[in-house]
Amino acid sequence: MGTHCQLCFLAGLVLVIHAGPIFKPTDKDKAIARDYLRNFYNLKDLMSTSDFHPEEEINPLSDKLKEMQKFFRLKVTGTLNRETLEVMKKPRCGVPDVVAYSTFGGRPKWQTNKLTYRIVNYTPDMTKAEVDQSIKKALQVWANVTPLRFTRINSGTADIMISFATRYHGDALPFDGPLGTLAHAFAPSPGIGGDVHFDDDEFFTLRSPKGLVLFLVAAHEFGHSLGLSHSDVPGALMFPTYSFINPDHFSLTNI
Ligand SMILES: [Ca+2]
Ligand SMILES: [Zn+2]
Ligand SMILES: [Zn+2]
Repeated sequence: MGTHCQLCFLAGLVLVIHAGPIFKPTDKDKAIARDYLRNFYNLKDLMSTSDFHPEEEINPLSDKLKEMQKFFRLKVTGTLNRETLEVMKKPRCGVPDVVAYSTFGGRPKWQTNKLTYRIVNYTPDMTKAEVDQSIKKALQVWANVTPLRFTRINSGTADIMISFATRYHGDALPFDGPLGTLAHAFAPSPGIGGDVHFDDDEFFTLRSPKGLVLFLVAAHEFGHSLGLSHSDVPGALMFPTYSFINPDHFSLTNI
């Protein structure tokens, strides 16, 4: 190889290293991104996947992608890259990361410190006693740090109605089958306010890392029932994605 060719080879190599492996999202990836931004970042325009190019720097989703990347402390590029897509595929809470509370009304809250809860139905994944115990323990997390007191009722309408459901279940937020959205909850208000729904297409457990620990999901959702929104601090209880912690070692260090 002559000196000239060696230089060509080196120049080519530098170019390849600089460009890095090029990521080309598939149509499925694009659909995941579009649904994610629609569900959790208030993306309104219902464009078709064909005129949707989130891999390009100038695209209608750029601002929403940037917002999402900023929230998750990713590199803010405004384009759909591999790293961003990985985060979008993580199982998470169904409540959006951007909340449209009016600046005048402020954070919604209950008018009383005495709240009732009712477990309307059960998941077949766990015994009833395990579900009862997980819910009780999750409410205790909040009772420990607020003046709120929770009383269980077994009939009638409670402030916090807790149920397991799949797909369409009577509200505007149908569940999506296994993984994706795990649960959602409604901010304090009469009616559906405070209620918590778990996606029963998930596998809930008392403490196994192989399933979703009901206590952890419930403690997060009850935060929404009390009016909290998502935290962008990784490891915080109100962070939107699920990560396993042994429930015996749980402590509320970061809300
Ligand atoms: Ca799901
Ligand atoms: Zn949440
Ligand atoms: Zn629901």
